[in-house]
Amino acid sequence: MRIERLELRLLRLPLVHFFETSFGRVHDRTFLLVTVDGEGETGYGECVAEASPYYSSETTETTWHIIERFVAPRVLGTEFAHPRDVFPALARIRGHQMAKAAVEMAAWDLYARQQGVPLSRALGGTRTEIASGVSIGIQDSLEQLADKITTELAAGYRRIKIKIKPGWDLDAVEMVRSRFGPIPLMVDANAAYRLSDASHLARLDRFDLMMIEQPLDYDDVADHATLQRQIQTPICLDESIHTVKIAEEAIHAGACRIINIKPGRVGGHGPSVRLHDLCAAHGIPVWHGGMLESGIGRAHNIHLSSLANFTLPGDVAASKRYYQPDLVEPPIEVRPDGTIPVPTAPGLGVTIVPDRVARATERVADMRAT
Ligand code: OSB
Ligand code: MG
Repeated sequence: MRIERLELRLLRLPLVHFFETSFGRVHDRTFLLVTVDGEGETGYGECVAEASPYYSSETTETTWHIIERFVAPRVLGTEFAHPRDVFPALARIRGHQMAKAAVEMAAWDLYARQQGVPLSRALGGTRTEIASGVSIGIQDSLEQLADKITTELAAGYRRIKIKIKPGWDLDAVEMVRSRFGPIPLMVDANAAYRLSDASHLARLDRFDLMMIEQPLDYDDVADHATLQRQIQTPICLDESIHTVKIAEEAIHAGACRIINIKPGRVGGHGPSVRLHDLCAAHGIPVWHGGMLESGIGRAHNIHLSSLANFTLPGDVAASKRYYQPDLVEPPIEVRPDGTIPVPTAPGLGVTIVPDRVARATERVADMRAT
């Protein structure tokens, strides 16, 4: 596989509903779209870095810089036997997993299209459909939260995740349990607590949550291991897992019982498959996280979620919760039983609508192999 051309676009799309986490509220989504061409086919990757460095240290501007100056020159014109070789070829660039992932994932799509197989097959996935859950942000009132949950349960979603932070935690969970009973429920703190909050977090134990996601610092392993010994609710790590090696350390330390896989956070599909396999070998179930992706990144997530150890419903939900219209046709939809079929056409298996991409574009760069 040889990539002849790489195009970078900075896009902005308005969100259907604002999304609020412990680090703030967003009303629209800025992200990069990477297009790679080679041997008559085209592959697409979506960069999940956000406008602000609050979830991770990367931003749309840092990813643009790193891809343009460092990733593209190492990928353009290079002969790769397989897309799993792309991430190792970028090892000299420290970190910047989201920048690397956007290009690496576009290379996987390109490869799958060249082979004429769905991306899920190229990745080693076996499921024909994935179980879908939703992530519900912090709302203005508990009433508004209850309304959202009612809507999502009616749509068929297989589990509800609510965002929590100090001041929006025990009361919110208490309300959900008393109004909705024993639904599959979890919480995501996005690093909003300290180890000194352990006794407060232990008060969540009586609500029988599936897990608490990333309660402590974005780069912490050791305190999570201490916290896990003090609470019964299983800890799931998101932000802390930047590499397969850190995941190994976290598993050995007992810092988590579940891992959320986001390919953007670990450098792409290749590292995600390795992380998935590591977790499977240690009996750690995984699920696929979400980063408010357009239909392009969402399709990548669906294909990756078809691997066997994605046994828990992920945050990969229907397009219409985020963007109307989405950048792809048909939009990604969830069936009444809460599943999403894995596309079967070659590569991502979704059709990108060029004039919707053009309308959302704020900047373009075009790079070619020399
Ligand atoms: O922590 O999983 C997270 C969105 C942006 C940044 C971080 C996270 C999220 C979500 C949204 O929870 C998941 C989604 O619906 O795409
Ligand atoms: Mg999270």
